[in-house]
Amino acid sequence: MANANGKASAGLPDKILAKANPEANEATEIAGNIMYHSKYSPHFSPFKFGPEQALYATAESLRDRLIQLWNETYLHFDKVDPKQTYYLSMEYLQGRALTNAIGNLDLQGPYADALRKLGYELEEIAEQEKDAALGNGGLGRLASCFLDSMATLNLPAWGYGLRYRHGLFKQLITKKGQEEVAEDWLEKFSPWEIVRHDVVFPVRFFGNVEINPDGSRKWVGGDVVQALAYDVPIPGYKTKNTISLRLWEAKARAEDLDLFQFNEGEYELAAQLHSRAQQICTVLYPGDATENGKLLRLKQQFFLCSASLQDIISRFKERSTGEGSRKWSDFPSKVAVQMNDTHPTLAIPELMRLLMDDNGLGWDEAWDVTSRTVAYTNHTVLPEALEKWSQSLMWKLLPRHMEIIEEIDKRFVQTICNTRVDLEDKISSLSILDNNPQKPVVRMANLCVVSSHTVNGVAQLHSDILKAELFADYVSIWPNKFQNKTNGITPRRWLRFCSPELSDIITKWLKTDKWITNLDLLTGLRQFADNEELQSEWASAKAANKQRLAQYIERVTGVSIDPNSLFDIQVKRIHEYKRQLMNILGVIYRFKKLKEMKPEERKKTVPRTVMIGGKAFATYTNAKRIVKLVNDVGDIVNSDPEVNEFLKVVFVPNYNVTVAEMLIPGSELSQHISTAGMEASGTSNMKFALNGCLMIGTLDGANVEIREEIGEENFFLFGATADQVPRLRKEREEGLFKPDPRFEEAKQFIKSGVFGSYDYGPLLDSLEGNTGYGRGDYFLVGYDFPSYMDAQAKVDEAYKDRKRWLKMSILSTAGSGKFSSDRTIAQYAKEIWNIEACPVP
Ligand code: NBG
Repeated sequence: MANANGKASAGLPDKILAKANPEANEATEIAGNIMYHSKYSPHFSPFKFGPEQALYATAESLRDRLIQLWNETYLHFDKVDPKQTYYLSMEYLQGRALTNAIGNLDLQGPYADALRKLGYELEEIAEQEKDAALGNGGLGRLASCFLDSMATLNLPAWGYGLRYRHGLFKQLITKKGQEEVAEDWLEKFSPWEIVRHDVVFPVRFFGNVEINPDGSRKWVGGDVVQALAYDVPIPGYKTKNTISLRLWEAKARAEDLDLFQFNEGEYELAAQLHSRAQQICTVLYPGDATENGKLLRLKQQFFLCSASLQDIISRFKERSTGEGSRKWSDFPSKVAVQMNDTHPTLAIPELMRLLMDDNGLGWDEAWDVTSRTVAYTNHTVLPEALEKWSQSLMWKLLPRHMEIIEEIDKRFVQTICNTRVDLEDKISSLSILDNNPQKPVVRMANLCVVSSHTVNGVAQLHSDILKAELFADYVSIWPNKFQNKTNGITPRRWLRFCSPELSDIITKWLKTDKWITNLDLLTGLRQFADNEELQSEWASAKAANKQRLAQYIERVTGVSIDPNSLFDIQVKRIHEYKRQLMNILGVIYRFKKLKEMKPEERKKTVPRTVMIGGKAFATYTNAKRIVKLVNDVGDIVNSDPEVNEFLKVVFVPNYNVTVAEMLIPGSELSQHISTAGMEASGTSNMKFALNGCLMIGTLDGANVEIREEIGEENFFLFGATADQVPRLRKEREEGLFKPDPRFEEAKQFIKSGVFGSYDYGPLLDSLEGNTGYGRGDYFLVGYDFPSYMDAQAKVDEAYKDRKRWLKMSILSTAGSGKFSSDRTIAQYAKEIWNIEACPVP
């Protein structure tokens, strides 16, 4: 067997002595420690040291380090006993961990040398790692960026989530379009997680409520499964602090196996609870079109909330003060719980239940503690994403929690009636329970707003919309409850580690690498934006990243792209509001025009490579049709000998964190073109801007703030604004919309069958008519198309002027300081959580 370097890889390199050395700092010691793990913590047959074996052994050698720092961090937190934040999220998109851990521990050089001694390049080994993809998109990646910043800022904080055995599906692109297969990050175990056999909590489902003689209530019966903790270390950047992402796994106990039934041959019946427990953490987001799917999703949410809160409470109770056990009224000064969207809303009634039923607090006291502890982040205004759970399902699965929710609602409505007569006619929309007899539901967002001390949106525009529309009446009740926390991204993963070339240039010109933890320092690049030397270095870093990206594209799609063409990228979940359809319609129009041109005219155009990537939710048919269309257009355009020198269209398969780390550094133009008012923030926009990529976009989400920071002359703006959207929809309904001829031409071109025989009828129908479900162009593609095309023409013009483009690129990076997740997290810490840094000495 030979590794990629062509060296023999069978057998352990014998000149390196296997020697345990958890504190190794220097290459030879590290190599010895890697060898030690490959020999004495084996996961494979002995004497094999291929790239995969090397990855596991390398990860384990790093883990030694992390465990040590972790223990020091825990010990220190325990000693200081600061207030701590618990971030509850159903999603984390961690991606790979190796490069990040080595970089944060500042061991890049020694690890690269150590591996070279063992016959490998560090990059090659890093490539072996699978992404931990326990999330869907921006919301999950945000949670992961937040963990990196919490650790880096030395904040006492924890992430809590679920240990899905199969995270987000793998996307295959076939003749049929997108197909999904189960993802396999745990197939061969993850070297980063550590199971804590002493951290186990029972979690109940179903059952009923018993009333004790003293009037107190107790939830009994039903199924009880066990939540077992798996901890993933989160190292901060160049600090000792290493915090935990605690992921819960569901299990049944040995004694839950009915041996009697088993011996009777009733195997499935005998292991019922085991199999029900297993289902909980099988996949990230079970399809919830069926009643069973909904039940499983709700179980997942409760499982996360219950296990996490039991853990938090037991940590609180473990410590007693000088005067004996702690006072419950102090709980909120020790614990902050942040709910990442409404998915962990059940934390509210669960905390109430644990306080009242298990710890004997009265309602008022429990409510005071709960509402001073929990805070809620809203991540969307899309009605279909605002969770509403059927009351009957909730009564069945969580009877005690429904009692508590009813009581919270009753008391809230009572207060409104007593204090705000002006709001009486709004009660039906403000209340938590929607008792519409057709379909009684619990409105999770309302429960969050009523119970939380703070509610925040994720970009200024989004927070303003929340206050002016979705939550307007609540604002009149609690004007101080609502805040904005504009999202951010970690500059470590999204610049320092994914583009070392550009990072080195920045460090050189700023004469410091402090920007990595103080991103505002990037403004120091502004003064050099016109400097020819910087521009030429900048251009060569971009060129190298484009080259690397081109090789990747060829490897995964077989399409060869020209590194000298303009690299234009749109990557994000496929959704009609994100308008990948507008992008591809623009490409189709461009293709048609190129076909119509004479060869010498074509030569005057700016060659472009348009890359689109993203996953469509498995049951979202229109999104899947968009994926199919992009692929079909690519097939035709890329094989057209007249045009393919000037235009290429690539669908990048299986977009995930690792693919993003390849695409973003190599991008020159990125598209953030959602219908104004619909993208809460966006975070890839920040990653692209940070990497010196120019943006074409609408005034939506964080685009607004990015444009402010980098300067409007460096942003290709188009489209309706959020406040115009309702009027435009209305005008369309009234039949007043007149489409641009270019838009009609592009649609007509698809209908003519140029891109194959697939039935695009239903997709194109969504753009036609004036009203109706799935019709009437709800997302205003037609309205915005002409200004989009005009902005694209400006992009081409700007690209022709190389100096101007490079200057704009440098200014994009220079203006991205605000979008560090360090800034976001510092604001949460100060303005919502009230926690302080607790650095390990
Ligand atoms: C998403 C928004 C994005 C935003 C991320 C992170 C959900 C429910 N919301 O615009 O669509 O950037 O959250 O805040 O996934």
